[in-house]
Amino acid sequence: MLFPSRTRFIGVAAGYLLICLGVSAGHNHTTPAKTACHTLSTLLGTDRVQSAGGAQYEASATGAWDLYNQLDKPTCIVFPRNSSDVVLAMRTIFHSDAHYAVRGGGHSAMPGWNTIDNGVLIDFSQMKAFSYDPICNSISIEPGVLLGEVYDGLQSHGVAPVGGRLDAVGFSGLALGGGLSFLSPSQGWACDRFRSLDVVLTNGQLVTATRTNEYSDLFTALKGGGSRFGIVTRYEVDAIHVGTAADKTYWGGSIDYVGPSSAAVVKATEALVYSNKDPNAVIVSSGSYSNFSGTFITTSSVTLFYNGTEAQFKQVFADFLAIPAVATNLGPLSYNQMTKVLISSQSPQVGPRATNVNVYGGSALYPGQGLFEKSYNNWLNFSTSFKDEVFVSFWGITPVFQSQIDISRAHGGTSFTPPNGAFAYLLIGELLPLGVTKIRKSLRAGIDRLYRQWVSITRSPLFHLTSIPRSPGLPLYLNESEDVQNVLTTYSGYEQLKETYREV
Ligand SMILES: Cc1cc2nc3c(=O)[nH]c(=O)nc-3n(C[C@H](O)[C@H](O)[C@H](O)COP(=O)(O)OP(=O)(O)OC[C@H]3O[C@@H](n4cnc5c(N)ncnc54)[C@H](O)[C@@H]3O)c2cc1C
Ligand SMILES: *[C@@H]1O[C@H](CO)[C@@H](O)[C@H](O)[C@H]1NC(C)=O
Ligand SMILES: *[C@@H]1O[C@H](CO)[C@@H](O)[C@H](O)[C@H]1NC(C)=O
Ligand SMILES: *[C@@H]1O[C@H](CO)[C@@H](O)[C@H](O)[C@H]1NC(C)=O
Ligand SMILES: *[C@@H]1O[C@H](CO)[C@@H](O)[C@H](O)[C@H]1NC(C)=O
Ligand SMILES: *[C@@H]1O[C@H](CO)[C@@H](O)[C@H](O)[C@H]1NC(C)=O
Ligand SMILES: CC(=O)N[C@H]1CO[C@H](CO)[C@@H](O)[C@@H]1O
Repeated sequence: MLFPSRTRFIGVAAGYLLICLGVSAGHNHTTPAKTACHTLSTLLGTDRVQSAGGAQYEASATGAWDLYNQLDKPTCIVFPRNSSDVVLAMRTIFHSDAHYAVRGGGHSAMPGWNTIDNGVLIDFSQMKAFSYDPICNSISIEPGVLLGEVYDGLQSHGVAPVGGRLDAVGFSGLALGGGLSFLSPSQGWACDRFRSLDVVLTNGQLVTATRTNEYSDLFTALKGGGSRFGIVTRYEVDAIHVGTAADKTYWGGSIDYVGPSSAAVVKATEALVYSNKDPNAVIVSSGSYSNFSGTFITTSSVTLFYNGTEAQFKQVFADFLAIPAVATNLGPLSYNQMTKVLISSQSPQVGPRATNVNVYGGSALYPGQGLFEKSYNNWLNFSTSFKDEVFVSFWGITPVFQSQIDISRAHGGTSFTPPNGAFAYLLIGELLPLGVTKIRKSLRAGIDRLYRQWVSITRSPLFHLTSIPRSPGLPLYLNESEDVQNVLTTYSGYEQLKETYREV
C-alpha cells in the first residue's frame, strides 16, 4: 500500500477528541468553515487562529502578492507555529469538510491559490525558520521562508538552496511547482534538490517522504505536482556552495534595450537556447510593452551571468553585447548579488505585494524553429491591440538546457520530467491598470486569440481555448501558467500523479 494507514502519534490525541465533541449538532446557521474555525480557535487560541477584525487576520487577508488574492475573506486564518498545529488544522478541516487554502510566500499569480472565501486559510508566515547543517550538507527550510531571507541568512556560510531569482518570492510554492533558479543550468530545478519533506496529508497524518522510503511516490508527486498532495511543513534540501559576499565568482548583470533592438534580442535568445551546452551560462530574456507617462514603449531586458571570468562571459554572450543597448550594468558578482539584479532592473510589481492584478500564462517551446520570434510577434500585436486595457504586458523566456534535464534525471526525476533536448519556458504576463480587478470580456477574447495563434505556430493538434499550446511533448511550468491551462496534464508523470492523488 502506498500510504499506510498507520497513524503516527503526534501528541494531538486530546485535541482530536475535542474536535469530535466540538462540532455542535444542528439548529445552527453554521457552515463547515465556521465549525472548523470555532474548533480551531478553541484548540489553538486566538494568537494562532484569527477571524476578521484581528490585526494579523487583516494583514494576511490583504497580504498576498497578486491583487486578485488580496480580495477574499477567509472565515478564519490559521497561523501555525509548528507541524503539530498543521496536523490539528488539517484533522479539523477534514472532519468538518471545510474548504481551505494554503499560503507559503504568497506570490502565486493564480486567483484563489493562496487565499479563500468561506474557508480556512493556513498562512505560514509564522513558520520561517531555516538552518544549514554542514555535516549533512543540507538546508532545512520552513514553509513561510522567503527566498531573500534564506539567501541573506546563509550567505556567511557560503551556501544557498536552489531557489528562485527574486527575493520576495516564497521558497515553498516555488519549489513545489518545480522552481527555476539562476543555479538551475548547473544544479537542476529547485525540487531536484529535495532530500526529505515533512508532509501533513489531507487527513491530518504527518509523514516524512524521501526518494527511497515508503512515501517515495508522494515525494515524486511533490516534485512539481504542487499543493494537491499534502501540506509540506519542512523541506530538507541540498546545500549548494555558492560562495560568500566576498566570492565574486560570477560575471554579468543586466542589459536593457528599447524599440527595434527587441527583435534582435529575441533572435539571439533563441540562438543561445539552441546552441549553448555550457552549464555555467545563465540567462533570462524578457520583453515589455508599457505606458511610460502616456507613451507606449517596447523594451527588452536580458539578465546574463557566467560562473567564471569576464572573458568567458563576453564569448558566450557576444550576440547580446553586439545589439545596441540603452543601459548596461555588468560586472563581477557574488551569488547573493545576482539574486538582487532582477529587483533593481524591473518595476515595483516584483515586490512583496503588487498593487495591480497580474495574469500569467505559460508555454514551452523548442528552439531552432523560429517559434520564439513568432510567439513574440503575436504577443507584441496583442500588446499593442490591448494597450488601453493592459498597463504592462510582459513576455519572458527561461531556458532549460540539456544540463538541467540531465541533473534532474540523475536526482530521480520529477513529476514533469521533460524529454531530452534544450527548450524554453515562455511566460506571458499582463498587469492590469490600477484598480481593475476583473478581466474584461474583450481582453479575455484577446488573450484567448493569442493562445490560439500559438496553436498554429506550434502546429499542435490539441486546440481548445483553455490550453496554451506548446511544442509537442513539453511540460508547462506550473508556476508560470494560468489556472485554466490544466498544467498537470502536460506532465510525463500525469498518470502516476493521478494514482498518487487517489491514494493520499
Ligand atoms: C515577481 C515574481 C517572480 C517570480 N520568480 C520566479 C523565479 O525566479 N523562479 C520560479 O521558479 N518561479 C518564480 N515565480 C513564480 C513562483 O514560483 C510562484 O509564484 C510560486 O507559487 C511562489 O510561491 P509562494 O510560496 O510565494 O506562493 P504561495 O502563493 O504562497 O503558494 C503558491 C502555491 O503553493 C501552495 N503552497 C505554498 N506552501 C505550501 C506548502 N507548505 N504545502 C503545500 N502547498 C503549499 C499554495 O497553496 C499555493 O497554491 C515568480 C513569481 C513572481 C510573482
Ligand atoms: C453555532 O456554531 C458556532 C460556530 O460553530 C458556535 O460558536 C455557536 O456556539 C453555536 N451556537 C449554538 C446555539 O449551537
Ligand atoms: C508545537 O508547539 C506546541 C506548543 O505550542 C507543543 O506542545 C508541541 O509539542 C510542538 N510540536 C512540535 C512538533 O514541536
Ligand atoms: C562554478 O564553477 C566552478 C568552477 O568551474 C565550480 O566548481 C562550481 O561548482 C560552479 N558553481 C556552481 C554553483 O555551479
Ligand atoms: C497612460 O499613461 C498616461 C499618463 O500616465 C495616462 O494618462 C493614460 O491614461 C495611460 N493610458 C492607458 C491606456 O493606460
Ligand atoms: C492582432 O491582434 C488583433 C487583436 O487581438 C487581432 O484581431 C489580429 O488578428 C492580430 N493580427 C495578427 C497579424 O496577429
Ligand atoms: C502561478 C503559480 O503560483 N503557480 C503554481 C506554483 O507552484 C505552486 C506549488 O505547487 C502551485 O500551487 C501554484 O499554483
